Amino acid sequence: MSVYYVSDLHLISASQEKTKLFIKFLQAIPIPNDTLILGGDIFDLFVGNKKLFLEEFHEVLSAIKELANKPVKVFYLEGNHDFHLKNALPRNEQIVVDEERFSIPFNGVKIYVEHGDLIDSKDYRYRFLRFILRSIPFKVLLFLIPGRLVRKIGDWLSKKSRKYTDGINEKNNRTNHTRKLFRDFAKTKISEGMDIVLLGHSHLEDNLELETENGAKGTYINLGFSDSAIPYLRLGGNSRNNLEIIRQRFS
Ligand SMILES: [Mn+2]
Repeated sequence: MSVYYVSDLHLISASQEKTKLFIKFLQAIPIPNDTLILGGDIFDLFVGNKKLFLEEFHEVLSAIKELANKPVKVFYLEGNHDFHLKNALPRNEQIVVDEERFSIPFNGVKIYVEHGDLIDSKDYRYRFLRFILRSIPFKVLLFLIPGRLVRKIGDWLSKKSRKYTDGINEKNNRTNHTRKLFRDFAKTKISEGMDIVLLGHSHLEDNLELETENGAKGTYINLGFSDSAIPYLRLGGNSRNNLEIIRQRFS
């Protein structure tokens, strides 16, 4: 029995090679009784259960549905590019959707997953935007406006956020600052008793053994971002003492 983790694929369209690759990944990698954690921003834009997105990514959604039938347990954590998905994904007890975090026990180990868009607590502008986007009035608005308009707004916001991410990557200071914020956040979670902390969002690859002031030890992993491949993590082994943590690329 394994736990798989994937995040930040930012799939743009059905015709994109990476989307096809991801469908193959979903069909080939998790086997019955495995668990798959999707850590947010799997789609570059997927908001609400709009027909436009449901149709574009029909095959991805079907592949996720198929997993549930195997059965593979699926945890879908929403990101800042894919949210309000509770009605877009098949209603099935094998599929759990959450907008904030997951804490998942595995062979005596505690796995903590968060997308990461709330880690920079000084990013007030984004926090405010998130608050608006997740609110009930916005949900109602989303229900009323056509999918094409959602895509237009989304593309615009996405461009802005990409500028932010590119900015992070260009400026070393900013990169180091973000990397440190994420590592510190992981450390806090480890000091709270988590063993493996999985984060995404920053697109800054990381794989670290961390030790906290209170003597707790744990692992922090961020898979970063790949243009063409599907980076993924496999957690295996049958006990806490022979835990396997393996990073791979599906291509
Ligand atoms: Mn993100």
